[in-house]
Amino acid sequence: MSNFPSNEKALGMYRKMYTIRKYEECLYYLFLEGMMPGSLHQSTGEEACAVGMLYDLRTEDWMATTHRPAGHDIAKGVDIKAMMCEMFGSEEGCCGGHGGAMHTGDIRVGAMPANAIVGGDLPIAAGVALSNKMKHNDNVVVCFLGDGATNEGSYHETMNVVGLWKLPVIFACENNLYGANTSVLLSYYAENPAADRAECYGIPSEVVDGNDVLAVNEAATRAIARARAGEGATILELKTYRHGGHSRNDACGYRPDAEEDFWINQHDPVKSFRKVILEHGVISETELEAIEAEIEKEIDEAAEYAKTAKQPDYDSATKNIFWEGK
Ligand SMILES: Cc1ncc(C[n+]2csc(CCOP(=O)(O)OP(=O)(O)O)c2C)c(N)n1
Ligand SMILES: [Mg+2]
Repeated sequence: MSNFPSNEKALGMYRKMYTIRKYEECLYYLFLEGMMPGSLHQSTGEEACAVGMLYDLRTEDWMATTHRPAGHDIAKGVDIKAMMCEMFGSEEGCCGGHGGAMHTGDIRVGAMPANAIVGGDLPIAAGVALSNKMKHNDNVVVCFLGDGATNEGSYHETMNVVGLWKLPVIFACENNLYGANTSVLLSYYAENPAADRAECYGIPSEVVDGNDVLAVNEAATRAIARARAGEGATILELKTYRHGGHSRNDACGYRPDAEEDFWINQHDPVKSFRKVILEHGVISETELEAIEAEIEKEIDEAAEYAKTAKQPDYDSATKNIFWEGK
């Protein structure tokens, strides 16, 4: 068992994890009701990765992510109401309603608006880390990616320069066993596609139980300390599982029942951590239920608000877009 944090931290981490779980659940139903435009890639099941990695970051540290960003954004501190408004295309959304589900973020809290290109956030994260290094501050960048991204050219080009220049960035590879509907077994010779290939870039790596928030947080603490001390990058490969389909139109027929049962029913990160904090006497179950109810209320209110929040004017469609038109 990992070293147990203070009660305040344990409860703070659980609050974040539960918020992510309920936010995604709320969106799931709203999407089924046909309330929202676009598609949705949900992070349910991967809450421990987001919270364990980001809980101890400062506002001026950065987080970069791609097409499955909600958990990362919430963990970095993006406002729930602004995220919900973004889902409804409202101008009150965190990206003015122009981004949608795959582009949420808020630079004021160090959450780079997400990048829908698989592997697209990696070179940007390296660039931000280079900027921090050149400014001689000790800010770090946590960059999320999926197992699928580790076969992209941008991954290997980024790792090459990050290893060579010892840039202060921590890569958190959420290995959820699938890139869309393709199993990792069909995509990699390596058992651990991120960690096993890290050595050739001179970057230390760890394989971590991505459904254990304390294990993730401990690995993140080690990696963040290295980066702040000028010792360079770390690659953390977090073994996890998404509970739902790749996106909202994926019924997941390609996943074996026993595998789903193992990960979803027996290793649910939110339920497991709930059990752990109760066993450690962090809080009584009645008090915890009250906190959970408060979180559910906050999310329901955000969704109700977002449904009627102001839509952008048509004239704003080309705002913040660079083009060489007339
Ligand atoms: C460069 C690029 N290729 C393909 C896609 C389409 N696409 C979106 S997500 C995805 C799978 C990514 O898998 P992984 O990196 O493991 O992340 P996960 O979805 O499992 O979180 C694909 C192929 C894309 N967005 N960008
Ligand atoms: Mg994946």
